[in-house]
Amino acid sequence: MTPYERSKIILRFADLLEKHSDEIAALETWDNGKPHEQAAKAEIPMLIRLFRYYAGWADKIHGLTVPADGNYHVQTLHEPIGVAGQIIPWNFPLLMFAWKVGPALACGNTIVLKSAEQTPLSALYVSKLFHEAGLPPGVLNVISGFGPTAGAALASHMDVDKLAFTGSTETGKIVLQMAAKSNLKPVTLELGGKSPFIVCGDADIDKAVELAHFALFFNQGQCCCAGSRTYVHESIYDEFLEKAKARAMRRVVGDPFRKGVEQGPQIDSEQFEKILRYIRSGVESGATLESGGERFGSKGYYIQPTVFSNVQDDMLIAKDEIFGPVQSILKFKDLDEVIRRANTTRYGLAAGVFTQNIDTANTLTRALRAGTVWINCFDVFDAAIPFGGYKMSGQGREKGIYSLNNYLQVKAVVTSLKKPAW
Ligand code: TXE
Repeated sequence: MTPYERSKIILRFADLLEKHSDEIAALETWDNGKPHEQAAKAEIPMLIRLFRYYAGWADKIHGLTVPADGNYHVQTLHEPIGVAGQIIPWNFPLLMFAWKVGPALACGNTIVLKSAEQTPLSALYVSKLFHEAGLPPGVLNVISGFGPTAGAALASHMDVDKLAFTGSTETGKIVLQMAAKSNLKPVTLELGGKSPFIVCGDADIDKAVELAHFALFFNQGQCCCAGSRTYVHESIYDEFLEKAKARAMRRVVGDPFRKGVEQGPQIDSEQFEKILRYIRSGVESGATLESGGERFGSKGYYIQPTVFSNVQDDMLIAKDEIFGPVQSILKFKDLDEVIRRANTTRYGLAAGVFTQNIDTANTLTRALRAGTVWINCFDVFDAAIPFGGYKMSGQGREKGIYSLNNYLQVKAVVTSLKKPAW
């Protein structure tokens, strides 16, 4: 198929997503428990935007003419890598689908994608729309299944040419090993995080409180880049804490289909129990429980928005990815100290910086070991902005121009010339 044909199919698919956006948003909430307003107003528009973005790339993938020494004409061909295996998680089922499928199709690959066992519905529904848009049978294959069986089969398959994985760091290590032990397929990994959110003494406090709240509690706290270590300068710590606590107590928890609800249930009993265990560990290790701390209501996997103060770096709640609505607020004195503490983690996915001082912002931007630094904002996810992790948060980048390299082979073609080239 020509690149232009690919582009047209992806654009038609985006139009179909738009046409069916009500059903798709409802499916996403049904499957995942996320607030319907969030799915309908933020995630589905972003899903459509991502596919239009990648449709635009399909016919703009160029090789190079290479100025090599000697009597040769040298060029590079950028070819599809082949069959892409893709394993996605449950926290943003369709956005993760788009991050994986968009670049793979734009570059001309075929795909076998495994959705997460908790959220199989929306990927199946939209792949039907892809075929309606004209995608030939066999190009996009969506399978529902469990990790150690269906996921492992993909990671270790000899005919899968590339693997893209989003999930926990532990499982990321397993799939990387399986890829190495089978056919050495290249692997991109987008894994866990423990992102610092740094509020300097000169920050606009009210804005910082609201964004720190959003950075952590968005999507029930189930975000790989959640700002889960809120570092606040000692000069504004008390005021920030009071406001952060009040904001958490105002958070509206309940039926995700109800208008105005900000927080639905956690994805499943396993995550629910894990989060409650971390809350208990926070209390036992001496952090101060400012609000929440228990299940919300008596039915469903709802958890009260929880805020801890007096959190120390060596507590488990400050080190591990909780993946739930639990905010840890830590105090710092100076910039060098907060840089050192923010970087003392095995993760490096994202960071937030709140300051009005450009020198402070620049210093922190360069010093923080993270794949994204948001300054006076958080969770800005435009299709063109690359996303990925340093350290144990992953390998490679998704979205933006960088994501195309994951799905291309580069072939050097060297042709001997009869007459000198230069
Ligand atoms: O993740 P898994 P889980 C983190 C978060 C969460 C923890 C556990 O901290 O609490 O991971 O969640 C597939 N071979 N994140 O257990 O196991 C699985 O079927 C091949 C962060 O849900 O990593 C699913 O499709 N595949 C994260 C996907 O991997 C396997 C998002 C993710 O599941 C497999 C989700 C195997 N052996 C959880 N085992 C993020 N980075 O956003 C599982 N899978």
